[in-house]
Parts: sequence; C-alpha cells; structure tokens
Amino acid sequence: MPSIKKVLIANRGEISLRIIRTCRERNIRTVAVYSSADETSPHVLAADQSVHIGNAPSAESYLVMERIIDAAKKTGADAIHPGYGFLSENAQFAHLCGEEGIIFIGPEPGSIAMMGDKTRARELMAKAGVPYPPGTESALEDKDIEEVKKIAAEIGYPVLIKAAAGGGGKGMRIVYSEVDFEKSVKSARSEAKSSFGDERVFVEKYLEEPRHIEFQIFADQHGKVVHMFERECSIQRRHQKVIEEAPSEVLTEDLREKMAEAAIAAAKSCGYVGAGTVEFLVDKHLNFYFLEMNTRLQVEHPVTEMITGLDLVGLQIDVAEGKKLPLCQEDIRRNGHAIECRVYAEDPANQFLPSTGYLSRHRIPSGPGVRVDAGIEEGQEVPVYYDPMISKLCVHASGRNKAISKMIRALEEYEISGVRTTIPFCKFTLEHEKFRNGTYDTHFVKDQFMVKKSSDFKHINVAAVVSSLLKMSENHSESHSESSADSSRKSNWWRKRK
Ligand code: MV4
Repeated sequence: MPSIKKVLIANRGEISLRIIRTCRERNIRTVAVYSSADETSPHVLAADQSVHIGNAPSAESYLVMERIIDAAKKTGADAIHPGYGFLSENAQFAHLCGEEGIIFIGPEPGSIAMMGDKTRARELMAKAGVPYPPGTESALEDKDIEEVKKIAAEIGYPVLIKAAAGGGGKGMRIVYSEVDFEKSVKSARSEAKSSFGDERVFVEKYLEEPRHIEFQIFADQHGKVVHMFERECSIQRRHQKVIEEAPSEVLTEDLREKMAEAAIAAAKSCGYVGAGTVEFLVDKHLNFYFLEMNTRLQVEHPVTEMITGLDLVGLQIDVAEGKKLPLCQEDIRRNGHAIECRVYAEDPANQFLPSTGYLSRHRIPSGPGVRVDAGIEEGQEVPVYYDPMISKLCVHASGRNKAISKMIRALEEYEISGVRTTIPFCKFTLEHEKFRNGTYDTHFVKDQFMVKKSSDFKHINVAAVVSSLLKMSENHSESHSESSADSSRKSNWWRKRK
C-alpha cells in the first residue's frame, strides 16, 4: 500500500491551507504552487516548499497541467490534491497524474468523465434506480426538432434546456412555451459550444421552486461507500452558493434515508472512489430528483465536518493510499446544526460587483463552535484574477436557532475594512423570516434581496430591504475610512444590539 509522504496542492487560498493543516497533522510534507499574484499568499508561506508556476491569470498558472505535474516531479511529491475548482474535475489531469505515477487525490478519471457528461449521468441514474427529472434520455442532436418538441410537450412546459457538458447553470435556458423552444435550443447550443466546446444539449422538466439538497458521500478502493448526511444549499446567487447548512430543515428521517441510499447508488454507478457530492432538487411535495454529481471535495465541506466531527481531507488521504474507510455507516453520526456563510469581496449594495483592494483590517470572529477558513490575511490584497472569496465562516451549535444566533453574533464580530463584503447580506438572510422558519427555496436571493424594478416591491418585504440597505451603507462608509477613531468604533461590536 503506498503511503503518501509529500502532497502537492494544485490550488490556492483557503482550501490549500485547509489541506496543509491535515497534512501537517499526519507528518506529510506539502508543496504549494503559486502564480505571480500569490507570491506572498498564506498558502505559499504555510507549505514546506513552493514552486512558481506562471503568471497571475489561472489559464497561465493553476490550470496548466504540465507545469503542475513538473512541479510535483521536481519536488518529489507522490500525490497531488486538486482542491476544488481549477483542475479538480478535469479527467485528463487525473489521467496524467496516473501516467506519471503520481497519486491523484480524487476519483478515477473515468468517474470524473462519466459524471461530467450530464446525459451520461442520467443514463447511469436510470440504471441505478435513482430518480431524476423527466426529460430526454440522450442529447437532442440524435433527434430532429419536431420529435424533441413532442417530448417537451409530453413532459409539459416549462422545460429546461441544459448543456450535456454543463453544470453551474451555464448554457441553461428555461422555456415556458413551444413557440420559444427552437430558438432557445439554438442559443443554448451556441452558449454550450463556446463555454465547453461541446454543443450537445438535453431537455428536462423545469422544477419551479426547488430546494437544493446535496449528500456527501465517501468511497474507498474496496467497494465500500458511505454517506455523511446532507447539506442544504438553496441560498445561492447566480449559481454561486452563499449560505449552506446541515441538516436540512425539510427532510424527514425517512426521506433522508431514501436520499442517502440514492446518493450511494449514484456513487456506485460510476465506480466512485474518494469524497463526492450528489446534488438533488427537492420539490414542495418532497419529491427528490438527481441533479448532478460533483466529483471533488466541495467548498462547503466544513459544514459536514462540523456535524460529523470527521476530517474529510484526512479521509481523502486514507482512501488515496488504498486504505479501507476507517468507519462504517453506523459510526457516522450527526450532531447539532452547522451553518456556513461565504464571505466574498463583493458589494451587496451594488449588485454584488467585485470589490477589490487591500484588507486593511481583517479580524476574524472566534469562540466555541466558530470556525473560519480564510485564504487571505490582513494587509493583503484580494487578487482580481480569482474567485473573490475572502473566507468561509462556519458555526456549530446544538440546534438550528442557536446556530443562527451564533452566526449573527460571529458576523457582527467579524471586522473587515478596505473592501466591501457580503457580510451584511448574510446577516440580512439569517435575520429573514423565510430563512428562520426554513421556508426558503433556490429563488430566495433574487426574490427577497435583489431590488431591481419598482414593480418588484409588491413582492418583497420593503422594510427589511430598506433597513438592510441602510445598514450596508453604514458599513460601506466604515469600510472606506481607516482612521483610528473609526476602527475603535468598529471594534465595539460587543455593544448591545439595538
Ligand atoms: C434545474 C432546475 C430546475 N429544474 N433543473 C442550476 C445549476 C445547474 N447545476 C442546475 N440548476 C438547476 N437545474 C431542473 N430540472 C433549477 C436549477 C437551478 C438551481 C439549482 C440549484 C440551486 C440554485 C439554482 C438556481 C437556479 C436554477
């Protein structure tokens, strides 16, 4: 059995630091790779060794497979952890690692490729008996448009056209009636072609007010697959998750068990190994449908770590070394409630435009049940080249209400100056009646927060939005002032709330 002695981390930011921490606990050496924008970034300073791999744009650094493999060979790393994003779901990269005798800490390239093709994934679910939204079995290219229109009419409008190579919402078109169908297929195809170099699209019934609930699964090389319960990720903005929590408010024990079983069947259908996530949409009648499988460790994995007490990166390393999963399903218990807020350098008062600059102040909250995974430190610049996430703020408490209170406290304690952040938006959401009573769905951000046209006002809680925008502008003026008087006022976060 190969034992991993040195891991190269093909990523940057908080996830690289997260991986380095587990490696250090196991006495595994670490190698960071970095672009010219990351010369002084925390992940580079924290790793045992570092290798410069190119210019700031990721296409010239973190996405260049050969440079990363060369860096692993040069430093004698025996494994590569891809993190999330970048090359983490690139089957060719996983394959290249194998060819070079480097352990790819993730699934086999074949599993990545199968789940990356959404029509292939639907076929696998059909065989595995996992429910998925009604629609065309294969890509539309195999059929003529009249035949496809017939299928769309049978499933019933609205329907959704999706890219076979897609995910994350790119190349998707909602079609409300047959008159728009052909035109939407054409535009979805051309977007799919330009985004993925693959114009194949397929059609699904459009589920109108779904919740996004995903199951964490883990598989070893010996055929054992377990699940680690769900995460509810319905608070999203333009396919970007903002708040995740576990457990989900809507699942009954019975439904949880059925979905977990479906998630395990989905993983087995592609011979999965390692950490993976099976995404489902759940409608208001609590029917669930397979959406896609993410063949990587996800951003929001700390939520699962908090409710299970497990170290998912540690388990990834165990499994990559060929060890049997050191736990059975019965050993995996859930305890309490966890919430994650993603803190982005984006301005919620200005359509979430990226807010770049120096973090002149970055003081993170702490206390029992509070975890902050940050990839950037005070005094550093938020690079414009990558995702503008500053940190993930996670809390754990015995129940949901306590977790919400703890998160609000932690958000208030968090001090950031120099850039505007999504902290006020997270607070707005946590204080929102629909979040508190758990009746939100994937349209929450758009419906409750994005005030664009005045006609939208009749649908929203005007008072809540106005008060949150006022709070945001307060925050805004603070974040741009760096006088000592101002920062002393800011550090008075513990004053009684109004
Ligand atoms: C859907 C859907 C409704 N019905 N599929 C969005 C990203 C991509 N992974 C799939 N997505 C969706 N697929 C059917 N048949 C609604 C979405 C969707 C969504 C899903 C999860 C979380 C947020 C979302 C926001 C908009 C649309």
